[in-house]
Amino acid sequence: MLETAKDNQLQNRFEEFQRDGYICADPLFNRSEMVDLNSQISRFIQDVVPNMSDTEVYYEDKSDKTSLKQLQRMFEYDAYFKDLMINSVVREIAEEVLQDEAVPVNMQYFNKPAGIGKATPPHQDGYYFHLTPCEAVTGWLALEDVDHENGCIHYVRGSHKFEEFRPHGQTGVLGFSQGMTDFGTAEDQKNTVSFPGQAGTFLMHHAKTIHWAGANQSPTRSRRALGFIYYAKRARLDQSKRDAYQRRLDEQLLKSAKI
Ligand SMILES: O=C(O)CCC(=O)C(=O)O
Repeated sequence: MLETAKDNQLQNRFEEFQRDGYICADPLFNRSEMVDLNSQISRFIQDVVPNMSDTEVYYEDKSDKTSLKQLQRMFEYDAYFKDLMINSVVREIAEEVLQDEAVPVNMQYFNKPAGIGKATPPHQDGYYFHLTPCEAVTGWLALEDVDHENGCIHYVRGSHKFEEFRPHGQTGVLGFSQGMTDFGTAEDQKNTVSFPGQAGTFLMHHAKTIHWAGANQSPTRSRRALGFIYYAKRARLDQSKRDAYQRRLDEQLLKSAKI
C-alpha cells in the first residue's frame, strides 16, 4: 500500500486548485513506491485483465495483446487497487480540493504504446459525467517518466471557471470518444501548461478543466499512467443519461470492431 502523505502536499491545494483548475505534486510517490506500484500493475495485467469484459479493456490494435491502451474500473476487480482508490493519499487530496467527501467512481489505466499511442484529444471530463453541479476530479499518476516525446498531459489553466462546457463532438479515438470541436483559440494557447515529469508525478484536475496529450512519438518508450475519478458527494448523477451514453458508446465500439 502506498502510504506517502507528505503534509505539505495537502496544504494550500484548495486555493491553487480553485485558481488554476488543477494541481501538480512532483512527485507524490517516490521511486521505490513506484517500483512496487508498477509490479502491481504488471500483476493486474497478467492475472486480472484476461477476466475483464471487452468493454473495459481497449487495445490500440485489437489483434496485438501487447498494445494494451486503456482499462476501466480497475478498483472493482482487485483488493490492492481498491485500497489505493479508497484509502490512499489520492483520495485525501481529492477531498481537500473538492471540499467534500470524494466518492470513488473509476480507476483507469492509460497507456500510449511506443510508436503507435494516439493523441488524447482536448476534452472536459465533465462533458460525459452527467453531474449537477459538475463537481468531480480526476487524478492522474505517471507510472513512468513522461515528456513531450511520449505524450505528457497539458492543461488549459483557468478553463474550469466557465459555466458552460465547450462544444464536443465524436473523435473516433478509442477511449476518448468526445473531443472539443473549437479547441485552439488564442486564450487556449496562451493558458496551456504542460506537465513533463518523473514516474510518481501526480496531477489532479477539475472535471471542467480542458486537457489533452500528444501522441507517443517515441519508437521505444511507452507512456503509462493511472487515472482516479472521484465525484463530490454533493454532485447528483443523472444515472439514466449516463447509462444511455455508455450503452451507445459500447454499441458503437463493438459495431466498428474497435473492441
Ligand atoms: O492519459 C491521458 O492521455 C489522458 C487522461 C485523461 O484524459 C484523463 O485522465 O481525464
